[in-house]
Amino acid sequence: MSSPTPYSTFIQQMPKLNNEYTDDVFLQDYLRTYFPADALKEITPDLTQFGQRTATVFIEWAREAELNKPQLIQFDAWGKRIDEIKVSQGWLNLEKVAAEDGLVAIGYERKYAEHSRLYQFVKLYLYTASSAIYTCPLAMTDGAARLIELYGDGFLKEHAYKGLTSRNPATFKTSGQWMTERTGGSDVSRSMTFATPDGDDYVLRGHKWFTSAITANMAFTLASTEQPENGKRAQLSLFYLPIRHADGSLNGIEVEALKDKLGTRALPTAQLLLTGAKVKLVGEKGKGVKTISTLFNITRIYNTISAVSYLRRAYALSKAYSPIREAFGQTIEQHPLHKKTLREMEMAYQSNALLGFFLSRLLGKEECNTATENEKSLLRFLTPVAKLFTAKQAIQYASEHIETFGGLGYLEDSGIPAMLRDAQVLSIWEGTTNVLSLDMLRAAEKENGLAAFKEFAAALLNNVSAPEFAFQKNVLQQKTKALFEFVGGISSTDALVAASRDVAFYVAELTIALLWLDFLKTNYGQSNYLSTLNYWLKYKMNESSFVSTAELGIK
Ligand code: MFK
Repeated sequence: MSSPTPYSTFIQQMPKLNNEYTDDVFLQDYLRTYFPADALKEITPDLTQFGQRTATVFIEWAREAELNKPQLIQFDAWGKRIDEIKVSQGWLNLEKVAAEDGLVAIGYERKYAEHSRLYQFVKLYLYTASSAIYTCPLAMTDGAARLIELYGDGFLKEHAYKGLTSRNPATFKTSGQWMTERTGGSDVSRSMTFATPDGDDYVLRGHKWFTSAITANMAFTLASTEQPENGKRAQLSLFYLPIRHADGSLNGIEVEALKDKLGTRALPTAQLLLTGAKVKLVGEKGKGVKTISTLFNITRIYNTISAVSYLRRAYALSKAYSPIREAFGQTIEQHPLHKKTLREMEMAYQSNALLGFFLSRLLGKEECNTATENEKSLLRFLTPVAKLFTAKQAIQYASEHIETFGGLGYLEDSGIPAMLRDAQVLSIWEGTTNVLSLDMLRAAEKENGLAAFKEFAAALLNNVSAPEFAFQKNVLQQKTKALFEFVGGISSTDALVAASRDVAFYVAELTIALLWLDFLKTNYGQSNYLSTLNYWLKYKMNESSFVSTAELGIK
């Protein structure tokens, strides 16, 4: 007779992801609804192979990159200043596939005309949660390519654009976007970097406080050409800055330090001294902020898609774990309360995906000149709204996802906490929630954004005539009316500013509900989608969320 084991030998199995494309039925339904059928047939093998790799080998590379943080080597053994950045092999692999799989190129090849952006962003949605946020350099690279399309001269088109949009890892180039200085992150007009003429070009001297990713080939950066008059805001201009000379040495740059961040640990973010970098002016002098907005409006859409990628991954991993983990005599997937948690995570990823993919479609239309004036204003208005809303949702559900794993999710070596640390940056970089709420106001006031939104809502609702949607249509008409009545009733600029964040969240939720209704016209048979819309109508877009400052005791 064998003696009883004196201690438990139980080992918890690790959950495995399935192919992240074929497993995502919602994504496939979405593409069937909004992507041309012939083209979808053509791209399906690519999405299928990519979905398989994002669920397997990319995750291993991302983990390796996360564990082997970039290192700055400032001097060689002989005392020469070199400022080399060493990155992990995983990071390099993720860069290589980004080029080969056309993660930026697809948007510029435009093989599927205006639909190319949706195809590209679907790949980025699959990629980001497995990329150790290599998506960050891709976002800036993409924004830089668009900037050059709109403002670049022959030199930039030849020497920068081709590399940024290449599929060949040997010729692929990435770009940074350097705006943040010690004096200002949100308020870039406090810049202390100065540009002095040097022949046809300029030389930059100053300091950049946060610059991702310093391993890029080039950057677009802001500087003043004149000292601002006392008390006046600097008139910034935009410059193209090649980071290294042909011999590999830095172009008038010293890397002072790599930042020690809460998350995005594989991403080399540097603090830089500009000691005389040779640069070229891009766009009109003194119009730098307006010109670089082309770039950051694209990175804000990347931010949105990245948030949605995390939301999907949080759900997929939590779901994969639920038939494995047992508690109280059954697997946790059988517990009603856990089922409800998973369902909430599912609704969150799908609802946010509707918003993110809608922006991708509008962007594709704008770039292929098929967007109406109204659609252009709508894109401008919804970009900050989507960015701020999805970022907060990603943080919330990255946290929920840790909880679905219990104590295991809190262990660093499980790899699970990384998502929460990474997601936290989504509501900070590319504009904080408050700065983006103000940007929504800017778009509403200067670029017809609110009127465009009103027209979009009205047109979408007018296009819904089926009696089975009469209830949903009616609620949405009321919710839209409530928004415009609230905004119309605000009488002072201060009150409008104070209300802007609540309004932005309401607009995001309302847009999502409208998009669900549009999606349901083709997907009515799927009862889960309808219950998501009904849930959204009942529990979101709450007018009582418009909280005044007086109610909070703020004078
Ligand atoms: C995973 C995905 C990844 C993401 C990549 C991460 C990379 C991280 C590296 C970074 O770069 S992080 C730094 C990000 N920093 C920001 O996003 C800055 C946030 N602050 C703002 O967005 C402020 O609103 C802003 C700096 C734009 C305020 O600047 P100003 O100069 O005080 O703005 P002003 O005077 O209102 O606007 C100047 C012009 O720009 C105006 O046009 P006009 O000259 O024609 O009048 C504005 O209408 C225009 N403008 C401002 N924002 C715009 C815009 N135009 C279009 N779109 C916008 N969003």
